[in-house]
Amino acid sequence: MMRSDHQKLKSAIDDNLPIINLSSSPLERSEVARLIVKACEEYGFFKVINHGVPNHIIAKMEEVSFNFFNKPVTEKQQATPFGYGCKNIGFNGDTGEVEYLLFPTKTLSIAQAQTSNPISIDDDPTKFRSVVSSYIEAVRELACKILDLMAEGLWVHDKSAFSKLIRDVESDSVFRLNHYPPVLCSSKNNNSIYGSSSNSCKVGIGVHSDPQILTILRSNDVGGLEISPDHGVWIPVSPDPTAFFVNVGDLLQVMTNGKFVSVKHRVLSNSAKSRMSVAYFGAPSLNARVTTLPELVTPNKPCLYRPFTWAEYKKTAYSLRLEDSRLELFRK
Ligand code: GA4
Repeated sequence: MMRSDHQKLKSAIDDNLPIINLSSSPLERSEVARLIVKACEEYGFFKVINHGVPNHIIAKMEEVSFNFFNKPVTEKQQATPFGYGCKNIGFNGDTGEVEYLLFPTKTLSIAQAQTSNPISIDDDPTKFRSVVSSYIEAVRELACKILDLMAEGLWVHDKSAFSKLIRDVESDSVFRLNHYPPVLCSSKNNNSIYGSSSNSCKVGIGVHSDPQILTILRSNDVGGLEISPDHGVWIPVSPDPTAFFVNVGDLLQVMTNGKFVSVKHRVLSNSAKSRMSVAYFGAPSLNARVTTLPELVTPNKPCLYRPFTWAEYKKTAYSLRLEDSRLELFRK
């Protein structure tokens, strides 16, 4: 990263993060594509406004998410075929002040087909399924729109090189609802990262990058997300329920030969308010072969990563801890 220390400090204070306005006219399309590429190179992260996802879809999603987390724990644990988790993240001992519902986006169509399968997710399970399906469809479209603009901005020959991977019917994309309950900070807390005077001090989800291609995140008006585009620099992201936040995942870093950065991020819980967020993680099919795009390889910039399948990469991610740097294992 070429930014000076002074600039880094300024960003950390101002929350001076890139904002992409998707309502721009077709004439401005190439300029939007250029700004997206710049944001992905410098931060691996940007905020999207005028995103086109209808408000009623967002409002309903927020409502079903709120209703779900308000249920008694025993009921939440029975949320089949979805995966409810509380405090435990992954399978290797990571923990955080978070409860969540995590499921592959394909689960919804499977659940819809198998009507005999009991889904105890909402008093009206059909409502939950249809609200989540509409939301996923809308954010997938948003993700594809952004991925196509990225390809254009990178002058990649196949404009759907990225988006076709998550449009695949076999796409292994996942969907996650998060609830970070308010946690009072005490100096005895072992995962407290600040002193007890701060109003956000406990780790909701620890430092990690997302393994997939692209993440589309939305939260209520409670902050906590922080990004680290550069080692040792943490930028708190101001919450904005009217916007979506987009971050580059590991696979996009590989496909762009390291031009785009898979940004490290974390979420800190708030001592007074509940943070709720919803994330769509766009991924290819398990058997998709992930390779660096030829346009991003030059004699001066030889290919950094060896080809692999998403199944191989996902398995590696789940065999490691949240913070571990899995991309390094796939370097040539
Ligand atoms: C981070 C992004 C997504 O939330 C997630 C996470 C997954 C999990 O919580 O089960 C992982 C984490 C995430 C990265 C490394 C592995 C897998 C926990 C973990 C230790 C659903 C994903 O795909 O990867």
